[in-house]
Amino acid sequence: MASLEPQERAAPAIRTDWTREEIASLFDLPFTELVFRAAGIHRAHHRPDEVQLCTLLSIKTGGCPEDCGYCSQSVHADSGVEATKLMDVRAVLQSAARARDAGSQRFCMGAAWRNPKDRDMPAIVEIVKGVRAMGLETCMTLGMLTRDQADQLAEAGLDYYNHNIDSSPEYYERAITTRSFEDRLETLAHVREAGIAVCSGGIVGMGETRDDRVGFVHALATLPRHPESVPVNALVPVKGTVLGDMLADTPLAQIDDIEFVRTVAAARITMPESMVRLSAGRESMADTVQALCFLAGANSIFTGDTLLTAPNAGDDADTALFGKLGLKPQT
Ligand code: SAM
Ligand code: DTB
Ligand code: SF4
Repeated sequence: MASLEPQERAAPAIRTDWTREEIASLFDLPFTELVFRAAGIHRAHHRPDEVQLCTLLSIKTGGCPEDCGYCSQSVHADSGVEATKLMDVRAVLQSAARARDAGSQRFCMGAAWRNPKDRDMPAIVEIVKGVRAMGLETCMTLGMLTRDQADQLAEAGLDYYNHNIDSSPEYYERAITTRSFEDRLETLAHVREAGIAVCSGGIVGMGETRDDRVGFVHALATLPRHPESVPVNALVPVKGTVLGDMLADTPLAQIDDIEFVRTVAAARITMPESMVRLSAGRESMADTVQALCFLAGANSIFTGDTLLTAPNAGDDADTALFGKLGLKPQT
């Protein structure tokens, strides 16, 4: 059987000087050519038969003061999601143990906060230490961080911090008004300076244009260093959120599957070494579309039945999918 080891061919240089025009030209390629190029870059940097498994847990759900138009957890949404307090450490560790036993490699914990309060930090630090001690990689997404908070998380041993730029700089303020794209970049800089690996991506299918998707990939690919993980979410339309309701009223605004795969491919080509995560939205995605995403360079997924509040594909469906496609969990 042909070897699937990466680095069989010379790996192209890592660039952070992509122009928007170059990325637009990638999106404009014939689909088969775009996917072919992305698959080549994927194989040069990663094992194409391996997919990283990550599990999400919402450690503090709902009641968020931010007005992100896609999110079920915003107080501005009428989604029926109940607000909870921060989970206690023991309950988080029980959930992490289940994820580890189900084969997950990374445990990603999300809190519906604009930013953590300093009084929340001791509990967060305890959670990071506990999950790490179980042999899982740790990731947190808690909203905006000060440099000092990022240092505290680094000190606790946090491996990754997720903070999405979500869309193009231009589209950002149409989806969210309570903070700016610049605020996001500032937290990402704090995370980098603290020495924590960066997970940053966004959402496709919010009613944005092709040019916004180009701008989204461009913003990530021109960061001073590429994020180690790039989650590409397909909007999960939630009733009672601005964007979920908008899509229900205008089904034509829904993202086209091929356009979604093009976005994954553009992320893979421009950020060759990053893990590109096929994130929210897999539950309603056909196996064939997911297969195209893996071919186009996606090499990470969220496992389990639930994302933060929305349903996920689930382990049985994923076992069947991996079986059909001959994929295996990353070792
Ligand atoms: N509050 C923190 C923040 O916004 O940074 C962390 C949690 S927030 C839910 C994490 C990410 O989930 C968002 O940046 C967004 O990309 C994604 N997300 C939220 N709701 C979504 C939805 N309905 N569909 C797809 N992705 C979603
Ligand atoms: C990311 O990019 N996707 C995850 C994680 N980072 C935190 C969250 C997806 C949330 C999907 C909607 C929900 O579960 O409420
Ligand atoms: Fe709050 Fe994050 Fe949801 Fe925005 S995406 S409303 S910041 S939980």
